[in-house]
Amino acid sequence: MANTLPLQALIFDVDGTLADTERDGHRVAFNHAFEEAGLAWDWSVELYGELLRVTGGKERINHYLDTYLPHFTPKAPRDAFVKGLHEAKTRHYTELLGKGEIPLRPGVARLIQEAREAGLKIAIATTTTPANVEALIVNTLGADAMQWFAVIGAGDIVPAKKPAADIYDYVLQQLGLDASHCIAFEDSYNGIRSSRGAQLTTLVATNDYTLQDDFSGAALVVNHWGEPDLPFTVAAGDAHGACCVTLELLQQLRN
Ligand code: XBP
Ligand code: MG
Repeated sequence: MANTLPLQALIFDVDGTLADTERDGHRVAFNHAFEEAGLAWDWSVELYGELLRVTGGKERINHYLDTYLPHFTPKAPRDAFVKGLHEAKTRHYTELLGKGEIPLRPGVARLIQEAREAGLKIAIATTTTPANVEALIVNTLGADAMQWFAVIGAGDIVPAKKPAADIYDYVLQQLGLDASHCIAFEDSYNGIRSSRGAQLTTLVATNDYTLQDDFSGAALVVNHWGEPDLPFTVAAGDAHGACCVTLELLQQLRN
């Protein structure tokens, strides 16, 4: 059914959506934290693809222990042990982003700029830690860019992480908007389950880890968000002849 309500906000996932952070960012930071703690754990590129099925870094470490090291006994109580490891991981991850080694995906900066010029709100809905969001935004979009976002919903602010809809519900509530006025941007199965659970029209840009995910319910699935000189490839949906995601295309997808 056509949605004639005005588009008022764009809500972005972070990891995999704004930037390809998982393989060369989060994974590397986890391994640094393990090494620093004297643990001989190595999350390979392949293993990390399996571990990504669980969202949230602390939850991911717990999943790893339960699945791969069921007999491991940490020196501290389990929760404190995982929390400490995860804090170290966050430190390594934000340091890594500070080196400017992880760029935004094609089309992200352009789309955000277009949305701001049109007076749309922009917001974040992610399972990652707030410090990670800030590090990515500041190091890619600039020191002032945090203020561009009307709401940043991140990390443990809701107890149930994606694929639960809670983080999108939280962001919508903070924005004071109904889902029908907004569009979500995601990259993964867990992400789209969450955004669709909150009734949001959702566009997906795949990455190497999510290429085979089930994206049923997506309004459009592309390989990246596209630039005029770097057109996206459409995997599912009707891009109305566009080469990249623009506000005009978003409006066409809502009609
Ligand atoms: C992706 C995630 C996150 C990060 C790790 O989140 O699953 O858990 O991999 O972040 P999204 P933390 O795509 O929703 O941004 O270690 O800070 O939890
Ligand atoms: Mg993601």
